[in-house]
Amino acid sequence: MAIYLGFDLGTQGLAAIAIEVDGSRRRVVFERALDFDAAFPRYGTDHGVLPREGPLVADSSPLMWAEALERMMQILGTESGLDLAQVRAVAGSAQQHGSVYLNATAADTLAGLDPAQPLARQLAGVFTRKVAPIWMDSSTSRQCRAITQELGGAEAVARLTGSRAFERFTGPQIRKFFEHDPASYRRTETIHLVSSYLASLLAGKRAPIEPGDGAGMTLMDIGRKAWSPAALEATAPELADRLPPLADSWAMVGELSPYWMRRYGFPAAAVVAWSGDNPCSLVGTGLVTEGSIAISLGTSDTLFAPMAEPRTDPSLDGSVFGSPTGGYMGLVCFKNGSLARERVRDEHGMNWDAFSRALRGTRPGNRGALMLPWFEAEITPPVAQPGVRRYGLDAADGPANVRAVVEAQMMALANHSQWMGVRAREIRATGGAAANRDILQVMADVHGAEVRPLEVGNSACLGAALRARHADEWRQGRRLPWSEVVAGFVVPEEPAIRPAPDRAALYAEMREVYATAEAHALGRGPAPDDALARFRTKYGTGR
Ligand code: ADP
Ligand code: XUL
Repeated sequence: MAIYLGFDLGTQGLAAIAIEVDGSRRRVVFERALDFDAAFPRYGTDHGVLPREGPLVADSSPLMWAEALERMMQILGTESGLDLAQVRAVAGSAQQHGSVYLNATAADTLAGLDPAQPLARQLAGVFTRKVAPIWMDSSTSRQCRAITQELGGAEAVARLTGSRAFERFTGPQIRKFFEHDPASYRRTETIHLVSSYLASLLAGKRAPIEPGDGAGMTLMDIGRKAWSPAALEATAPELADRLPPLADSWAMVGELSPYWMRRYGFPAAAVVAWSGDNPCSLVGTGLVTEGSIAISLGTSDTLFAPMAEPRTDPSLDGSVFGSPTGGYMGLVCFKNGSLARERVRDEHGMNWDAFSRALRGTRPGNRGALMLPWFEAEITPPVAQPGVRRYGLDAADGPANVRAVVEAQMMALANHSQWMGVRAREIRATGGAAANRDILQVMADVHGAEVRPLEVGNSACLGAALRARHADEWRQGRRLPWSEVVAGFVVPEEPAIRPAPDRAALYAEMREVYATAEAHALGRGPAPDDALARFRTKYGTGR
């Protein structure tokens, strides 16, 4: 019998899952989530984000993340009832792109943690930057332009790294830090991703960066899965010295440090490289062969699909990351995901039940009412200044706004993922909002595909636990096929949510109207009035 642990540090909280493999028997034996705002109020976060310095800035606290990790290790060690002696390996998933800046004392501090003291107290002196910029930050447009210019244009950056330079990506964030606070940059010995930072806390030493997550930095050569000297050069001086090495997704960082063994009774379990939440979710949704897709409705909404070779998005809105299964994955990411749905829900005094009733009580196509749901600056398509736009939509009509936000999100997901060239008949749905079958019905109808939520809803966390198992087998010389790794754990819920056949033509047309409205809002095309009028004539009246 063996137990594997997976962690998932998301935007809003930290989750953990333990899986047990005993011969052919496989089961999830522990699952727990901590919400940052509720569990660690002294940091003053709102949905996991520190008080914002401006609408484009988004930071979180690496110290709070450490405190959350320790709390979860304490729960695992003292309350979970797990037989800790059976824990063989630990891996993790983390929100992507965020960065943590450590000084020269960090290595000794991590190696010599005192088991009599809480972790966060001992880490107080190791940061050269108290905050970590996270993926919601879009304050680095200037740095993106400078890096892009130095690397020969946006297409060249995408060819080299898999994506154009995005504001949230780590390289532009590092450049901004260097420009604003060069002295602190110079004192920085190591710049971690959120993933490699947390792995370092578990192993008590500097952990490598894994190429799935490393691809989200504008620093990695996507074809070679190695740091690109040109990209490093274009970002900040002597950056190569400050980055951990890249290592395979199944690389061992080391063992759980003596701190965790003495303080909470863990064994010397293997610590496997952590990856990003989307790459881990690829494993946790069972997308281990090309031709399948998943949509995650988390804090961000993302759509991702495995790819054998890196093919970049000609429109440069999408990204290619490494996959923890060894190949690649395509991804589109939307900032106006769960928090936009929550905004509409709250503006109309609803709870999720009322939100669902609103979806059930309104007609597909919303009688031709449309929303561009840019409550926050958007990533896909790039929208620098927040601003919601409504077409034929009364801002006071709660149910119509609920349908409008969800239809808009689903149309944007469908339209902006065309470049991946995957016509999947089935979509695996994950993330917090995948618990809502009325939202998933709109997903099925807009995409014209069956939607399957999974029994284990947090696929990033499950994916991390499965990666721990895969890596543990690998180090013992057993190359388990990924289909075997996920079998028995990635189980779609029954019944699937089926698209209503009579909605296919409506949504095909509405998606075009939506694309027209979007292009117009971005200054790239004519006003959508004619397209909307034609759509309303056809679908706007009657039942
Ligand atoms: P993260 O991507 O940060 O890990 P989660 O995947 O945990 O986030 O998703 C959290 C979000 O899930 C919440 O912000 C909330 O809006 C959403 N959510 C939870 N339950 C429901 C529900 N029943 N209907 C719609 N959304 C929900
Ligand atoms: C992906 C992205 C988000 C974060 C937060 O590129 O920015 O999905 O990983 O979950």
